[in-house]
Amino acid sequence: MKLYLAPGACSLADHIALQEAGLTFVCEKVDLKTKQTEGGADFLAINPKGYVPALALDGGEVLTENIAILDWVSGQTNRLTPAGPLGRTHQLERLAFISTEIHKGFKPFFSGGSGEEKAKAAEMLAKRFGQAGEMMQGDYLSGPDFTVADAYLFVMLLWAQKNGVTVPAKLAAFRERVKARPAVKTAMADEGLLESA
Ligand SMILES: N[C@@H](CCC(=O)N[C@@H](CS)C(=O)NCC(=O)O)C(=O)O
Repeated sequence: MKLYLAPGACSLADHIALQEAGLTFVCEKVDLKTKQTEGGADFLAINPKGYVPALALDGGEVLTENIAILDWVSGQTNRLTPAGPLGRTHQLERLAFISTEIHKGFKPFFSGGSGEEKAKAAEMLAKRFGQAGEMMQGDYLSGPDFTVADAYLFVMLLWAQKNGVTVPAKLAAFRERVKARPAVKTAMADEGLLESA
């Protein structure tokens, strides 16, 4: 199995999830500007949408979109999905919130937005991070156990820190707690992120 990623991008969430799940996989970096992989392949032939993450399964099929990949990874182990009959559904609810309300909210920071657009985005993101903080049901989003939604939220919190977006103290503590997890350290080290973290 191969995860196509860009260091520090949203694909870090999938990298962390795969590592936490203890699955066997390799990573290949993608140059998001040239759409070439580290190995010289045309990334557009792998994911015509041109963005990471993409997960090439052992059978050859390729999964894209954070929500789908994280949901798939959580289905490979019994440790990364919240318990209960609605556990997976609530997890999808959180993943959708993080993807559509937080991840997309960072757009002005990555696509050369004006100062005004960035300030507006930071204000909206601070509100969304406040709501995410209220969702926390213990050390992690769904209680005492780490799930794939925590991996995604963690990456968003790294972006918030880098771009000066205000987050509740509860989430800053969560970010440090997640950063200390062995699987997270491994994934971050693989992406060369520990020096800058
Ligand atoms: N809808 C996609 C968005 C993924 C995405 O935004 N990827 C960014 C990195 S965080 C990317 O590869 N951007 C490069 C591009 O769009 O050309 C998902 O949730 O997986």
